[in-house]
Amino acid sequence: MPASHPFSRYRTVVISDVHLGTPDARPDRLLEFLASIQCETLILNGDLLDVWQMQRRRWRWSPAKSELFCQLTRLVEAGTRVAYVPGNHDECFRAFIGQAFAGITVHQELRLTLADGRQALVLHGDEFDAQIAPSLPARWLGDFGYACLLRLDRLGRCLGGHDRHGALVRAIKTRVPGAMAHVARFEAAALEHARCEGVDVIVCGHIHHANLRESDGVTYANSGDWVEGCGALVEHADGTLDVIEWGGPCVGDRRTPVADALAETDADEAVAFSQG
Ligand SMILES: [Mn+2]
Repeated sequence: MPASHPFSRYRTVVISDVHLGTPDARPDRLLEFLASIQCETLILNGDLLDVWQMQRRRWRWSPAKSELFCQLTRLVEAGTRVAYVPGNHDECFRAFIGQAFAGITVHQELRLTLADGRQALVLHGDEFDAQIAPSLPARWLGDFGYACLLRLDRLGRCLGGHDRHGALVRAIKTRVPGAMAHVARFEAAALEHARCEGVDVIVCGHIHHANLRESDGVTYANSGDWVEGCGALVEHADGTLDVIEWGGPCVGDRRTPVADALAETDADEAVAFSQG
């Protein structure tokens, strides 16, 4: 990225489900994104590290992962409040709630007042698992099925030579009724929780499905993931929320602010990012 490249400025940025430690994690893409933004608050909303997978399989720590943590500390030094809400795959870090490491504070959940006065609650979302898939075997089957799909996706990328991460999983989530119903149940549980907690906005991750929608005056936002996609939830200076995809199309039918900035300033650079 050229030194003259303009930063995209946001009030708040939420990212979730990076799953570092798995072969599907994309620390290089996240690093590009974090180097391109300036924000007052950055929230790492769970499953930053996939400790479950790291315990089960051989894993490697790449220079990109180290550089990612260096970039997080650079953001802290630049004055960004960086908050970490552990998820279910890195739940061991919930033991450190209330503490801080290198200026990064650890939380069970976060309450924010948006620039337009709305109250927002940020949590990972595994809190709703028992509600939407009550039986433990059903949840294990879901996790196993998801891991198989990611493996098939990886195989497709190797054989096809393309870089469309998560294309198979995304296709299933948007076309298979059972998968669509699971997403709908999660969103309904989150909205119900928002109403119980008396907040205007609920922000989750966990299901790897970026979305932003209103239901009876309550906003549901999901920042997506960095496995199937490269997504973030951003709050603009006026309190407006957007779900953006780094180097790709925005959720809904809008170009991302990042993609617009790239297109305006350096077309070649934009092509490079969109190709991954
Ligand atoms: Mn999760």
